[in-house]
Amino acid sequence: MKRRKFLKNSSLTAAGALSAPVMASYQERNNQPKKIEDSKPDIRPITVCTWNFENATAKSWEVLKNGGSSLDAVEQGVRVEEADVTNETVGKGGRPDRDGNVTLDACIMDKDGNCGSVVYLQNIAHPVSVARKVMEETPHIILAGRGAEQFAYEKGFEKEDLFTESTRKQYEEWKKSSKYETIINIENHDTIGMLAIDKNGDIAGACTTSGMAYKVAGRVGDSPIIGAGLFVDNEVGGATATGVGEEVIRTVGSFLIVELMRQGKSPQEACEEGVKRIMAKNKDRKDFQIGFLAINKKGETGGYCVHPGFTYRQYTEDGHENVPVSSFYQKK
Ligand code: SD4
Repeated sequence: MKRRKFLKNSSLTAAGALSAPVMASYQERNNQPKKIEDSKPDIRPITVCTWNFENATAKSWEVLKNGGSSLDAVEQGVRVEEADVTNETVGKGGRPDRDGNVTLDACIMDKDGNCGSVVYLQNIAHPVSVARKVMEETPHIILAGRGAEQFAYEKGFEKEDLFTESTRKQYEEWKKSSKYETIINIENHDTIGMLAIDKNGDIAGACTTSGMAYKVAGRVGDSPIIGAGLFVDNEVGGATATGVGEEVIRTVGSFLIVELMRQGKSPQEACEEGVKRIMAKNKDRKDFQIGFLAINKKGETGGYCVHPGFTYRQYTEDGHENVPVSSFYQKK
């Protein structure tokens, strides 16, 4: 019999309503003897996302549980964070660039390799849904800046002030020093990258962010770049990234991880190799975080990061949990 624990105390209405049990811990599962790969049934549906976004995975799970597609699940899931003004790295309430512009980046990719992306999008709270429109209703993949914003209005999205009282206050404070620096796990690391497999076994992914706080105006990170912040290949699996995007772009991180899985690595091994490639190019630099998350076609997941602190949230029929991830560097 599978061990099941039930959620005792959830502040979450969405997750609570679904009353999913909490899974056996990461440790417990890892201590179990390994079974022969092919004898294991595929895990589906399943949804995972970077960091501990319980509400976002609960929403995504709700879509999957009701028979929805992985594409709908990831879009609906990450929209939860885009709408959450307390997440100051995504959507409304995201922190601005150094000139005071709140600019959003997002992308989405489906089971057929179709993808859409928006970069440097202003005044629109749900960039992932604009990215989906780019994918489904234009012959293009990336729309940027004013063009992306204009396109969003044409598709019925509303103009919104993305600043909140909190981010405006923080920005005024920041201007006193005007110093751009990365602070591991603190600076901006609440970007959500989400991967899901639906009941048909089809994989989709989405990634959305306001990017690095107080970046140079015009800067775009890895999150909306297909292959860097997100990549999905329905035959193999998917991967997504969070952290200092410049480093992820340099290794085309998510594409690399999917290709490593294609060559036979597990999601865990592939994420570890992805981080090692980045660190091989950064022998003298340690002061940044990257977290990779991957899923393969069987629904197995893995994650790895540069510094301790990155976790990912996973939701399946067996319940949901925040999975701790091992890191390249250990705690001092
Ligand atoms: C970026 N990768 O713009 C994003 C930032 C991030 O959690 O992941 N923050 O570089």
